[in-house]
Amino acid sequence: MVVPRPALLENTGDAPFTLLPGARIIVAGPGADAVGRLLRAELATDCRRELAVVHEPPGFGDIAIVIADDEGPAGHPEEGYTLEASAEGVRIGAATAAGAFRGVQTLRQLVPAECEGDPLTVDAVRIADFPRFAYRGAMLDVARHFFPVADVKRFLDAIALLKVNHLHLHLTDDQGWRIEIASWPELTRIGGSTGSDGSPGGFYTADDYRELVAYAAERHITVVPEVDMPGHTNAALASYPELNADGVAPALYTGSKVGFSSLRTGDPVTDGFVRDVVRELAALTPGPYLHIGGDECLSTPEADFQTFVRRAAELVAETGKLPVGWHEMGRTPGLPEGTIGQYWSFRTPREDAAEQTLAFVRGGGAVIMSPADVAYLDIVYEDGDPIGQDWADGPTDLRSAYEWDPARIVPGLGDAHLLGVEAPLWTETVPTIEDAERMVFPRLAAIAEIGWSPAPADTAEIASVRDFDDFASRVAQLAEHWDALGTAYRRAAGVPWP
Ligand code: TNX
Repeated sequence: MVVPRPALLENTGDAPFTLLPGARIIVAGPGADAVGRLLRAELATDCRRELAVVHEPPGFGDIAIVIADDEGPAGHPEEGYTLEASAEGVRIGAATAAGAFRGVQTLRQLVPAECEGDPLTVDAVRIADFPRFAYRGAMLDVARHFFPVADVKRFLDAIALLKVNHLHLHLTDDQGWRIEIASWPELTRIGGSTGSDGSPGGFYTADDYRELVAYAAERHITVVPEVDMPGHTNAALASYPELNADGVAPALYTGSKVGFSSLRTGDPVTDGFVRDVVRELAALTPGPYLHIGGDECLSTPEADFQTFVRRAAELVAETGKLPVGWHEMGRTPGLPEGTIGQYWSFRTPREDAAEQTLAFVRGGGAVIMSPADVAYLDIVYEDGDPIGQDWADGPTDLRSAYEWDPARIVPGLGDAHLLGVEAPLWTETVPTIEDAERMVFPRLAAIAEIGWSPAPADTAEIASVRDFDDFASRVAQLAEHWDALGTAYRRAAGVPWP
């Protein structure tokens, strides 16, 4: 009963595993120690059991984490793992620490979190599991409403449980600039001083940001930083008059309109600005990706837009990072080879979204699917919800967040061209981390399962290949884990919540 559903899970029918008081976590192989210590901390949170982590041969009733080249499901070294549970003990095998960590998340879900006093048991199972896509992402918009380091850490803990492996941070927008750039200090001093609806604002210092990246990395999550350009830039424009076409800094903006701002394009000052921002951000980023936005540039003339994003993407590539952009960037010929596109149109593509998205594949890149009508987590669950937007074809309930497939959206775009899926949370209407989590959970569970679990047979109707009732019954079992973690979630309709 695991989310995302494992590729292969058999109940062996043997006697169950019982977590006895003397049980230990046995670690072997490179990186197993750190994974073992995280399991120890997670079991302490989930069910208040304190286990020792030791390098010794496993005994009866122990939990072993073994990392070695020949461990894990063959052909899936990156994040694959095997997990066997029986009365003898639990054994997680993986070729990498990332795989072992994913296996640990499965084990956490198999161990009941409601566990005061009674013996904790796990049904005897044999699991061989690995992801369908390399990229399963969540996006947090920290620009509209700012979320401090502690909030992002608890969010990372919550997404890790679902085997999400990328956190995309939308760091800049009209309403705020949230990342310290030493060579342009006014960006955070002025541009970081407020947020949507006049909220207090804030920003990450370079050290804060490093701390977040390190915390994510321990959980085998890659942070994908986004600085959105050339539109969505009012906070930067308000900080530096010279970035504006008319040389005049506009007032700070706290409303919810999009598409009104643009950096001054074709200008050496702006070019230096982009170069500096990209250089400093790349230096803070161990991961391969740097996202430069490029969406909704309704105030930038088309030719200028194309010249700008090509140049910005080149500057990213020069730092050794792979540029990522929203699908509109696909209008631009000559992007650096391998540039990644992020699709945010609908399940049925509108306007030129399909064409623009395919352009990334023609350029040797891959695509991340975030269709707004099913994967945008700021869209309301139900009509009348006090928080959320409703522009993406009405509400997105848990069922609609689940009943779609990324390989059935843009004709010609199949699994081989897809890097994966991502669920963005825009925060114009989302003031606190608890509110954010209620928008994200449980719907992120649906997106995480779509990204992880095996592809459905491509002949069948999507509603028949995604068994919503089965999914909902597994989601219901996450509730006790979210309660133990202190993660807020919505008691969404259609789930048999305990
Ligand atoms: C569109 S989709 C946006 C965001 C908004 C969001 C609100 C995209 C790339 N941009 O700027 O916050 O809609 O749902």
